[in-house]
Amino acid sequence: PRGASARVRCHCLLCSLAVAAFDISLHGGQVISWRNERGEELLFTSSKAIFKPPKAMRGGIPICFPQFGKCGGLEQHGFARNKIWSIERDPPALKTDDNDGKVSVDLLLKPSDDDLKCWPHCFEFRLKVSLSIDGDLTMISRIRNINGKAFSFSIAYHTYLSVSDISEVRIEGLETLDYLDNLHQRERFTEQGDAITFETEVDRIYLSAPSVIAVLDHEKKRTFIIKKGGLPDVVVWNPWEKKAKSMADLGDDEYKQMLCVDAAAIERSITLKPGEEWTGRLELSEVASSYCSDQ
Ligand code: TA6
Repeated sequence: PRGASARVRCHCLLCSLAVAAFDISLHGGQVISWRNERGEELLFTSSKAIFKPPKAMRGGIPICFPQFGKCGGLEQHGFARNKIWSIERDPPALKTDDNDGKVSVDLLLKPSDDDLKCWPHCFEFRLKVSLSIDGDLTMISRIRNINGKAFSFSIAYHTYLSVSDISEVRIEGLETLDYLDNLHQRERFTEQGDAITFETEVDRIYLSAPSVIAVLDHEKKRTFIIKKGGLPDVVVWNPWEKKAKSMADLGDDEYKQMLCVDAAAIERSITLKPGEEWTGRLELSEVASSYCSDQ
């Protein structure tokens, strides 16, 4: 698009448009910044984030694959967010003038020998990150089984949204759904509220969620619209005060300025037969919400 510019620097790819920008790191294929046309940062990054491979940086949008949570011999949330991804050369990695008016970058992750030791499945994980001229951020994951046998995985876009004050934030679109509560051994409950609000630690996996979720930030009169495809579940997480204090890479009071709302496929893992490919799509947009001012 007009005014688009892109350049590669150190570990990051900086794609910037006249009206918006995102930074993406090859470490973990992680979007580490998404800014609007006013230059405001829309994703949260902890002031104590440790951006030192192989650990994931606390913030942005880490990719949790091939599992969400901790089970079996894999590390918490799988290895994808702790690996160096490569830039796909063909087609050109950085298309500054897609026919759909987006700037995009194409990343690729393949398992290393070490990965295959703990997860013996050959896959190709292609991640396309795009920014539209309106500043909408899109992430499309395509995972192909290039194995000789079927495998299953769970996945999440672990999205740290930046909010002004968590106690002034509400999520709409998850009411009446069942959820698994990570604070109660993933016991199943049904959401009773007419919106999700926050007064304490929340760590839930909402099941079979609609394709559009709204996160309303009252103080900033801003609404995040989260659109998802191929990802039936939504993780909602805020550590609150006590858990935040126990986390070395999160400022004690920073739980007030963050909220994870992750488009995911967790309850029912995804199974790919040899040669099959799965696609999961996330689109984030920011809209001014006069609605909030009436609340
Ligand atoms: O549900 C989200 C969650 O699993 C929480 O339990 C918390 O552990 C969060 O992910 C962050 O995980 P991380 O490994 O990034 O510290």
